[in-house]
Amino acid sequence: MRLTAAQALVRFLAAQYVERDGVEQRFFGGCFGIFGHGNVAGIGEALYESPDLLTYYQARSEQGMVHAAVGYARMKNRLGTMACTTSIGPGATNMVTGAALATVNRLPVLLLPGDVFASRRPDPVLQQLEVPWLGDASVNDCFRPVSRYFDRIWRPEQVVPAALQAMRVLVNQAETGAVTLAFPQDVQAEAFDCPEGFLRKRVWSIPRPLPDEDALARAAKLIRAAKRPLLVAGGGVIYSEASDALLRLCERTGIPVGETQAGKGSLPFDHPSALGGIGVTGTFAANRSAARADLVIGVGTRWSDFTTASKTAFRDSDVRFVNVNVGDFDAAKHAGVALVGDARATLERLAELLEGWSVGDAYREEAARLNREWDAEVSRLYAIEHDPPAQSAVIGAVNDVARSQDVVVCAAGSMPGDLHKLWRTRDAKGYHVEYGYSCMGYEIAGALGVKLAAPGREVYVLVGDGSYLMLSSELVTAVQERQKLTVVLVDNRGYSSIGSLSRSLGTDGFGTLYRYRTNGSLGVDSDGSTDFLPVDLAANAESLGAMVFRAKTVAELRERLEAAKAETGPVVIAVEVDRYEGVPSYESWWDVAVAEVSEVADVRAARERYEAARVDERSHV
Ligand SMILES: Cc1ncc(C[n+]2csc(CCOP(=O)(O)OP(=O)(O)O)c2C)c(N)n1
Ligand SMILES: [Mg+2]
Repeated sequence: MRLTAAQALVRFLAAQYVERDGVEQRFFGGCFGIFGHGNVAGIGEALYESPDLLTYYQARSEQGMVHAAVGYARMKNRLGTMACTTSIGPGATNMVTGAALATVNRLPVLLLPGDVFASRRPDPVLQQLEVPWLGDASVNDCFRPVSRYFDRIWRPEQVVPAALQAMRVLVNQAETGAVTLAFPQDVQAEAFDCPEGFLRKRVWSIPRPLPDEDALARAAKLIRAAKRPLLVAGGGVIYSEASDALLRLCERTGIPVGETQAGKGSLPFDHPSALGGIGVTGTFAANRSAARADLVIGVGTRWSDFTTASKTAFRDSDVRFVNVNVGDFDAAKHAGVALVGDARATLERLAELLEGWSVGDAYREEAARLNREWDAEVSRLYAIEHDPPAQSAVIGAVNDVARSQDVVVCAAGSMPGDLHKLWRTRDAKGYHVEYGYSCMGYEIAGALGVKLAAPGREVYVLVGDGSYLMLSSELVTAVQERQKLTVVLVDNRGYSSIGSLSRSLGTDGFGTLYRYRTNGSLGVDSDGSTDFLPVDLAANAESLGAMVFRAKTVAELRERLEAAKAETGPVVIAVEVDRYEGVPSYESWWDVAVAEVSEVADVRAARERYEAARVDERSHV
């Protein structure tokens, strides 16, 4: 069949399905795009010619559309995603940040940046990077280190092997991430004889591999010998739909559970084995248990510094690790017993191997008591009365209004840490904080993808003023697509998270406020100036077509959240919060390197504290 390379690719993508546990679904929910000369006549033509193949979504920022595809993929537990098509040059490189985010979070997205003419006839085409000593380079080479698979389609028939390799990686639970097929604009439009078989419906089975039996036996032996085992649930628990298996294992064995950002929601917040978030942004319940654990079972976690409190969380001198992970790279970390396998299948097998064994009653009761004590702390922070409101009270108001199946979305600033501590999760898909890349600007765009993947759930976006300013343009896409998002715009006039980090490290919030420059300086926190910039983000949101409410108090916020329920398009509720009324950190530490020499006394003092704290960093080798 005579097709252009772009037409063949679009038909192929529309015919891809995945199946897990006997449930089959389409892999591509559609295609986001922004057209330019690099894709309008190739992929653009293919989408236009056959609009029923892939729903086309017109995005506003290429970075934003990759975030939306990531939000979709995460909500689908990696069993679906979107394709993203761009022009060449800036349109293409605008996706690099999104690609890195997808790869860091191990979430599948298919990126189709346009590329310069393969024929080189018009060289240099508009936006072409010319590298005098490297004839085959283009800006798209930036995608190589941030992609799990990269290819450039130099000839139309090459679309066949490239697309098959792309799918192999996208559906591979251990390897998945951004897949980039750079597509020269002339090749997109060139015709070739496409084999029929390439276009036929193809179902990719997603297996649930089990680890090696010897490794399982070693792990079971370690667990049976442990007095204070702790399980750390990461994103892999959620993606593998293992929360029921986890619950059964915990109830039988009494092993308590701390959750990473991606793993939060693995257990309902009020389960007696649930210790909540662990690590830098963790609860005292999880961090106290971590400090004394003699065996740590990581499930589907990549052990980021936030989870390990920069390797200070696990303080028992003989602590050992067991790592359940579908990828051997993560399973091998911390010199752990590597259980390379699917989280659900492995937890079920471990439960069999641990038949008849359980932790001691006192240890089980300790976890239940910590769970209750922590929840009392959450209630205290939700109830803080303050003018302007405290961020914790804003979280409490949103949590109260949200139903158990609704989703909270966030990514950067002070909010993700506060949510990790305070959000009461009741559903495994109810908590969606992107903290692998913690990318400002993910929030609204990512939430659009979440909503497209789960239309029956209300999606609450908690976004800081800084993140909003960086990337809010997909609000327009949400308006266009009539997608309901409830965006709570939490305004503290600057970068409060980095401001407090800066103050703790001796640099007084320098460069983190929205202030006029006065006397050549941007000001610091302690100068007390209230000379803020006249930025009105609510008015901005209104101008983009969103329904906008303003709330001055927590009571008003609750009213607006209720009112927002009746809306059908995106709603933005702007609320000003106190920049300094933060949620404390609970028995944890984060390694941020402080200047070794400085003219500033506060920095020298911070360096001393830093050196003292660093002594506790372990290597776990
Ligand atoms: C794209 C990007 N740039 C920079 C950072 C570093 N950073 C982390 S939080 C933050 C400030 C966020 O400000 P805002 O959204 O207002 O949240 P707040 O800290 O005030 O809660 C910055 C600059 C980042 N995470 N992402
Ligand atoms: Mg802010």
